[in-house]
Amino acid sequence: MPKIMIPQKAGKRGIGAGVWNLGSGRDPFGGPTRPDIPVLERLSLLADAGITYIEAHDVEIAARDVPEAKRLMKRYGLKMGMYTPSFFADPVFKDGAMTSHDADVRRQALQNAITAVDVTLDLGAAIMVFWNGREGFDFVLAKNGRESFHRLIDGFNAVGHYALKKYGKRAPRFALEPKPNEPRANMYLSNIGEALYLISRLDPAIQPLFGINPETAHSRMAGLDYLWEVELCLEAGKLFHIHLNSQDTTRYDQDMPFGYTEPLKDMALCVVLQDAKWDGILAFDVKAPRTDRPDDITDILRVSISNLQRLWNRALKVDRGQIAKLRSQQQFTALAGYLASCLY
Ligand SMILES: [Mn+2]
Repeated sequence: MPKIMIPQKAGKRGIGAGVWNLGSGRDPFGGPTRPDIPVLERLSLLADAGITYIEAHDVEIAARDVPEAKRLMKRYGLKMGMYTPSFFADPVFKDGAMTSHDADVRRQALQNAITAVDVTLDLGAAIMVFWNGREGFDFVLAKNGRESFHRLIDGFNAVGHYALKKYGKRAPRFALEPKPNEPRANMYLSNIGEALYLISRLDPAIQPLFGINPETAHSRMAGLDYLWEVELCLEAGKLFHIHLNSQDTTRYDQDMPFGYTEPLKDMALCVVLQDAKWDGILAFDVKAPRTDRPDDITDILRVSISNLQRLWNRALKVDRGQIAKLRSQQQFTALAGYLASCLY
């Protein structure tokens, strides 16, 4: 299958997806429903679905796997879109990484992050993501919030200075991915505003390296509007990466296909990204549901891609003059109707 290219998009036009999108169907209530596909064998599946940019955690593609991963990426015409250290899978991070009470665990987290910086560049990615994973608390007063915040600042400062000193202008850019809860009852960096505030408290010398990776489902879990969260990132000049999916109301993180639950809002998101001439990678963070058979494991990507293509193309045809006119006349219900007419 040829790579899918998004038409009339600034910058990178290929689509991104994580190797973890094609898992074995395990969830907190039951084991796998499909054989586990070795991570490097998933690359051909991603390529077959039309993906250009792959993403992986350090526990999926480790430093020792880099030569083989590069060989396979070349073979399938794939590029590394993003790399991220897992601060959640290893039991050592059960109570957080940078915010752990244990100084040895914090040192381990920093070492993993530093290794991930090297691997990110070795794999050819320009973006490294930090998801707050287990940085948070289940019980009040289990952590001192102010102390935890300072530990996050210290940790990100250390990573930023390592990258700047070793790589200078070649340093990757770091994108923080907020999430309100799950796996912890309450998580630090729970929303975009909080992450932007943390960035504002980093050492000014490395602040330009840090931005945001907003994810649809993570905003919707908290009942927040994803489009506004993305607009806020754009306003701050911090939309470094994007994780697209959908979410059926709030509840747990569902990682459903992009465009499924809120297509009108997703079309409006495309309008905003088009008008901003955003040049980053449109990437999916979706999860093949455990009910899908092994042969259908990439359906989650194919449906997300088709929905993105349809919504992006409809967004290109949205009359910006009509939006401006209805805005100035404060005809907001009519605006909603106009957008619906573009979609349906
Ligand atoms: Mn994500």
